[in-house]
Amino acid sequence: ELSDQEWKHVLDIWTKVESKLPEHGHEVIIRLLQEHPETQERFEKFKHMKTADEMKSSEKMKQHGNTVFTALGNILKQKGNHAEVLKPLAKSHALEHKIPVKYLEFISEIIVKVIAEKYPADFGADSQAAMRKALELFRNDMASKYKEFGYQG
Ligand code: BLA
Repeated sequence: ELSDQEWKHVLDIWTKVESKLPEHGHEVIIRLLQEHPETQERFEKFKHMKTADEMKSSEKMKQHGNTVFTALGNILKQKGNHAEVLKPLAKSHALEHKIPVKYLEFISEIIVKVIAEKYPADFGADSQAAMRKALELFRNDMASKYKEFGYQG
């Protein structure tokens, strides 16, 4: 559970992220696929891409980054009361996309790194720790929903 102060850290930095939501989401997806090439295989629409340049110029990948960051923002704004928002996401990720919890860990770490690079003055140690906690809560709740859907994750 996060304290009110921790949620404030999370939502304050998210306000900054929202000023360039598709761009930051796009960068996170590129880094995920570059740093963990096995994740690229999960994307029918991206698995043919060979270079980071190709990914950078892809409008489709930018759209996916926007989708991911919009969904994540909606989850964070629930401040932990996210069961309703998480359910359809956990269902598609368990049964359709088959995304192991390990991949959720990969992207969480990259999200923290990218935000820290973009907003060093506004994302200090306390804010980073709070964001890590919020992402861990998201992953834990995804993992328990996965099990309800019969996916071990
Ligand atoms: C699709 N991922 C989606 C969608 C949303 C998210 C809202 C579209 C709707 C749906 O299919 O349910 C949301 N994706 C997220 C969030 C994160 C994220 C909130 O990455 C991270 C905080 N999904 C993952 C991870 C991978 C992933 C780590 O969480 C990859 C390793 C893959 N998401 C993935 C795939 C699709 C998807 C393959 C379908 C893409 C498509 O073909 O349109």
